[in-house]
Amino acid sequence: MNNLTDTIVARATPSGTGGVGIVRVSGQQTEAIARTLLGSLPEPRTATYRSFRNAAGERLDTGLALYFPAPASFTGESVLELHGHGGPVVISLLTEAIVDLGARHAEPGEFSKRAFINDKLDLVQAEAIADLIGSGTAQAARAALRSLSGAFSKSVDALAEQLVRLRMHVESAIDFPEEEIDFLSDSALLARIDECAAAFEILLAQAQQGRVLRDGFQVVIVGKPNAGKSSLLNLLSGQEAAIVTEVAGTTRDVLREQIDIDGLAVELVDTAGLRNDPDRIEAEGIRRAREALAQADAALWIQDATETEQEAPGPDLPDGLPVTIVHNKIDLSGDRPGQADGRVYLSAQTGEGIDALRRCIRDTAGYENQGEGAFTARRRHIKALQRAAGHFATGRAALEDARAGELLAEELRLAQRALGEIVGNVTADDLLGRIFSEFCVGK
Ligand SMILES: Nc1nc2c(ncn2[C@@H]2O[C@H](COP(=O)(O)OP(=O)(O)OP(=O)(O)O)[C@@H](O)[C@H]2O)c(=O)[nH]1
Ligand SMILES: [Mg+2]
Repeated sequence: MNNLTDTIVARATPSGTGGVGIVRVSGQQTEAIARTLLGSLPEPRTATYRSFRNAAGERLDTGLALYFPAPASFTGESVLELHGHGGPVVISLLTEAIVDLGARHAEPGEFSKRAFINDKLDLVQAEAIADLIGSGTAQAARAALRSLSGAFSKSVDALAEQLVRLRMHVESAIDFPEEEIDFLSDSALLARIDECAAAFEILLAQAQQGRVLRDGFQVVIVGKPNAGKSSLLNLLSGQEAAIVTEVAGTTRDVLREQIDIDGLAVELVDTAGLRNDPDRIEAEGIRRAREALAQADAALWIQDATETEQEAPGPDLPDGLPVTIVHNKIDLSGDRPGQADGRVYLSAQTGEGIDALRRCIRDTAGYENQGEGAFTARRRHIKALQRAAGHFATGRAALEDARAGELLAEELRLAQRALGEIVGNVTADDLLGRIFSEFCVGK
């Protein structure tokens, strides 16, 4: 990323037309730019109606100016916000005028990156901004807001704090070798270790939930031709998204529909029926179905309940992918709707049994609507948490098996470091680059 001493500018509202368009400026030259653009510096944190003029004194627009002197701003630098009219041309004239006055166009996420560098946000909170903007369900948005308010960071910090206290205990034991064994068999120490282990478990479970909330859950519908896959997609999504006919081999493309199950964003993927003697187009469809399966979080294997010979889920399913067998067309077969022996019985035509399938998808995702308690998390966080938990477990074993206090101390140090990566206490530059480049410009 570019130099942090540059003054940056970007539109903060989406491109296209709108009632109001906001342009944001941040950096050392903000005051100077504001003086030229507005004639004088507006009162801090007070909406002031002004004309926006370029260096030549031409009026480009009128609107509200908001000035936040450093460090009391989103980025921690002096920030100017201009609320003008939301037309693409007006806004681009305004940003270009600001570039002429010495700013440069901001890169994606650069405002948030500066907020992070100036300690306005930790890394989890900065990521939560992007998650809030990109959230797919109301629950995901609420959870992202909780991460932004620091709920996740606080849990991580609390766990790190527990590790620090453990380390202090263990390291003081190491400093007094003649009493080391007593120190290390101390029941207070063992109780602390158990507490930490429990805290790791809870946080990991919460973070995994948070990951599903953020990224959603992808479910691929597969089975033999005519089993009713497309009918099921239509039923779950509440619209005639896929073509349904009595002809085997109707679906050839991969179709995707977003649905919301109690706040869990689920992407359903309908695929071509899998069979051995497809025509050429269908064969391509089957290839794509396999591709979709490789990306999936779970699969539904649809069977026609009226068929006497049931084929088991085929070799097309990747190892380790959770698969639910669904018996469809129970209106014809007479089976009872609902879940039994891990299978779901339903009718995509009458809708009987569909709630059992929704519950089943939710359970497979390990999703419970936690309401106010949830926060969003990312794969990156889970990996770091797992690494921390791994070090902790290794250290604990070293203590229990060999009374090896020094090994425990070292593993605790590594665990604490891994936790530090989550909130950004220790982070490699390339990681920062990767995280912030996924943001939208202007954030
Ligand atoms: N009676 C009954 N008919 C169903 C049910 N579900 C699907 N069908 C019928 O079964 C036929 C095939 O349905 P589709 O949804 O197109 O099946 P598909 O698995 O998508 O088939 P392909 O795309 O060809 O692989 C259609 O005639 C549907 O109306 C059901 O629950 N009950
Ligand atoms: Mg189909």
